[in-house]
Amino acid sequence: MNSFDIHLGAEVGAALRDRRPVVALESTIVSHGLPRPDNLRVAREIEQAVRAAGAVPATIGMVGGRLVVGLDDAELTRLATVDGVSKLSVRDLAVAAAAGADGATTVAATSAVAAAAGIGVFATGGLGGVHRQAATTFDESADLGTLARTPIAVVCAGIKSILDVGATLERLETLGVAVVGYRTRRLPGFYLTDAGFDLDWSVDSPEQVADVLAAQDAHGVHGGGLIVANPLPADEQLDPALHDRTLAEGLARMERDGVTGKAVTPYLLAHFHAATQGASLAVNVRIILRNADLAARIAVAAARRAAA
Ligand code: PSU
Ligand code: MN
Repeated sequence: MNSFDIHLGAEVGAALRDRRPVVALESTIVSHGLPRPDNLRVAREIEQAVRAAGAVPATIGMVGGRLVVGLDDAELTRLATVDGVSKLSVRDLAVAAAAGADGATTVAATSAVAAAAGIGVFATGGLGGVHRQAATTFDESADLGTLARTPIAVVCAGIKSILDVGATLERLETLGVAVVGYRTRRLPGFYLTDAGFDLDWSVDSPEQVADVLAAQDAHGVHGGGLIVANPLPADEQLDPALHDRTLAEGLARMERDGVTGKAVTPYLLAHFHAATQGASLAVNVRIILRNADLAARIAVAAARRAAA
């Protein structure tokens, strides 16, 4: 064992040993996706939602160069409140570990680390993807390429509406990432219930998702991820007119401010939270809590299936 190993929190380590249900959670949402001081409270609520549905939460992040699966409360507090926490994608993990850095893991990095630790289900808010200016910037989230080769179920509210959703769906097809709607054949768009695209497949229960994961395992043909797209009910979404106005304004400001690369997503989410006076924040929190609940129920169903 060396100091660069993945460190399992005590509760998560015990749960994995006993094959009890575990749900991975990301930390970029906490450090870069949600404003302070709400972010720490929400991070704890997400873990609570996982517990309430019968699974053990494993929030993943890097503390002082140590890659932790199942951050304890002091570590979670540090990533939520300290300045200078890096946003870590998969490619950054080893560099940041060697540098002894504090870092928050994205969907890509969280998926890769969770799968390496033996966790099969992960809850987040909205998936990353192809950015709207990608034709000129080539900006496509590493979430996509990572999910092409990482066996994990990602429960999310579809693809973030700040992105080019149609292009992202096409890339997911090219990369061979499976997408199923949860009780819907329409792709959700994060803040919005319906992003305007049809899906080929839907599932109706956590048990059905567990069946898909078991089939993936048994066939051994497809080594990639499964996106479970869980829409907000229409009466809980962000008002679509407010959404469209806020997004147009955010994209214009981003161009004016010259924001590029990994700063784009945090910039646009922060713009939404400020410009909607917290309305988008409330929606974002609802999304994550609902996904945490569904992911936990999937993990419970998968553990039952494996034990049967
Ligand atoms: N979903 C949210 N809030 C977030 C993110 C997702 O509700 O902040 C984060 C995830 O960590 C995702 C990242 O991986 O945004 C995408 O960033 P980029 O576009 O730079 O890959
Ligand atoms: Mn990017």
